[in-house]
Amino acid sequence: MTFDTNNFLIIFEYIINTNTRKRGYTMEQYSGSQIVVLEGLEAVRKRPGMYIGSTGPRGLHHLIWEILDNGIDEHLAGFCTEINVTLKKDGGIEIQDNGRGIPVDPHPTKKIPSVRVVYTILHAGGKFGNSVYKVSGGLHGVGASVVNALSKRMMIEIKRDGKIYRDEYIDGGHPVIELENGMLPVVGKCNKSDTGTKVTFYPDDSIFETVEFKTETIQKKLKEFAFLNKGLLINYKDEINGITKSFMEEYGIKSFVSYLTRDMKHLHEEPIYLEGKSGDIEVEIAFQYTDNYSEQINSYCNRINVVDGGTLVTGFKTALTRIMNQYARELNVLKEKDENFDGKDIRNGLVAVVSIKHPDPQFEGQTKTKLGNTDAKTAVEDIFSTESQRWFDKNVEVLQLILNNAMKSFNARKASDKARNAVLKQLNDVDTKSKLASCSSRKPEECELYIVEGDSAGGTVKTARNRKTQAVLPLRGKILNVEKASLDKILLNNEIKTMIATFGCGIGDEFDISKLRYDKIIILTDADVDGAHISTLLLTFFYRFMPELIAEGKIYRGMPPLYRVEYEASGKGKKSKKFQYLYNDFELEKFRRTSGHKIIALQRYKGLGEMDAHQLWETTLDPESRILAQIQINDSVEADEITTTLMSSNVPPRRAFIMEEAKYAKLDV
Ligand code: 0RA
Repeated sequence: MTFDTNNFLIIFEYIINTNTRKRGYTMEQYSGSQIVVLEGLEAVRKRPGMYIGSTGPRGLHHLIWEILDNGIDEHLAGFCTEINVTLKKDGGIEIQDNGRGIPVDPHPTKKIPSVRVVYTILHAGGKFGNSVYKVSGGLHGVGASVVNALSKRMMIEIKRDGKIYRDEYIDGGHPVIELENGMLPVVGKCNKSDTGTKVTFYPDDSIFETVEFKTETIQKKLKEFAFLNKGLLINYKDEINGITKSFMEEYGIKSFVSYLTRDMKHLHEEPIYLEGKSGDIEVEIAFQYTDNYSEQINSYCNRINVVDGGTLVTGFKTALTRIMNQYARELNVLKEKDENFDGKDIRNGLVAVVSIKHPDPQFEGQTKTKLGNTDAKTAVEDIFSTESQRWFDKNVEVLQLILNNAMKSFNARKASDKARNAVLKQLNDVDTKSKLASCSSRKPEECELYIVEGDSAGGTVKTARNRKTQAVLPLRGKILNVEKASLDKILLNNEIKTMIATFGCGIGDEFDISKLRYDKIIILTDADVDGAHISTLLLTFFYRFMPELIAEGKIYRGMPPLYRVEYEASGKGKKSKKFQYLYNDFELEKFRRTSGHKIIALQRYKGLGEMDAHQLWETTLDPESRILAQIQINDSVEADEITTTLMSSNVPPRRAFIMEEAKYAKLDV
């Protein structure tokens, strides 16, 4: 099997998702001519990307996670023990929980059943459900009404007080059940103790690029949900492929860590599991050491993956470093004259899951994926300090293994530090002038750097750009695959050296984002296999060595259009020729189907080089009209797994992965 590099990028973007919320083009292109007041569910249908990220498979599956979240909230609140998820023969999804049942009584101000408020009024869900650990981070928690808005049919069945109620909506949230005195009709009876909510929905195929749910994607997520919700039983039934499975993890995140390290060599047999409560914050930590050279810490707050970590991770790292150094002195692993272990030494080979429940999580950072609460840091530090010492005092042999491992890393680091520092010093002398076309402004907040594939496209961008604010760095050929090389080697690569010198913020321990010379770093490649490969290599480099750039939302992908259509438009009885840029095949198909315009000419751009300077400016450089996709990490487990699997030289697992995921991945273009 040949290795399809196109899949590379697509799979990478499947996790390092391009955040379509930055694609404000629907508004920008139409504003002025046609300012529409967007309201409620209609607004969701007009700009689905803003609410669920994309209209590809990612966005489609997001609908399931959204509804599932509500049932899990009910579990967190202590009222639900079981959730059934069914992929129905007719393509719908049914999610049933045995919680209290959504209240059906008339809403005090809206005068319609509360359940209808939740499913038809934007943002009503969060305030309505007063569960203690309400989710509010990232894309989760946009509400059940968003799912309704994007479905062509949705049914709700509620069992409460011995009665069964039903509600139904079509075409993006239009109710079809008539109310009787402001109440939903009772459609049946049940045992009083039998309570719960069943939601069935059919995503709208006029909105989504595909409405085909993937059984593997669902199963993987359900497994993760089970790890994070210890004791919750999740039954899955796939009526299309005839699969029935149950997910239940008695040991929660401890099993999660075993699962994450399943293909690695362990330093000690079982993951270490610690838990406790500090104030009203619940903390759970599970970790295991492996013989890997990297570290992997996955953090969750109210079971939402906090991909950029934040205070809960800082607390864990701080406490781990302190406790281990303390033990190293006590056990004489570090001699009196030795300096302390660095945190990095202690985390070498570590795989950890830190999960907290916080009553009022504050998410920070441009992408809202970093926890900001300082009390979360204190809580994790507290619990780790007391509980880990209790554990290690009883398991000294494991402690000894971990300290020896840290010592190995400590010694190796000492040896390579010298070589590395020599290279880092040289960085200041790297000649960027011959490659970089810099911008005249020195204010980072208004400067942008375009990293462009190849000298010829680089030349056109140099001509077309705004010289004041837009700098251009053409890359010659392919950059090094950093997943296969050590940092010392990486630092010898010219393209990488030039980038580090151009950004101005260093690398590794010395990395300092406040020194970044640009507000946006924009990757611009052709929309072909080579371009995809170069993008992937760049993203891998940023992800592994400058993750803060991604976390702080500094990395973007430029999105050159794929088509230019010329069409006949008629207004005021007159016919005129107009044109529009379209960015993918889906948009072209949609234009053909729904615009009502006759296409006179259609041009397909094979690469950046086919555009003249004016077209390039208009479509790709002009901040007023261009489309930028912000690179964002959505799932840290997957991001790590995929970068390691895809980019490392370990070929067999890579093959298996591509064969399994390729079909899915292709759809998310
Ligand atoms: C708020 C209050 C109550 C139930 C729920 C929310 C609820 C919401 C969902 C969404 C999916 N399944 C759900 N199950 C329950 C009930 C309050 C009460 O009974 O006192």
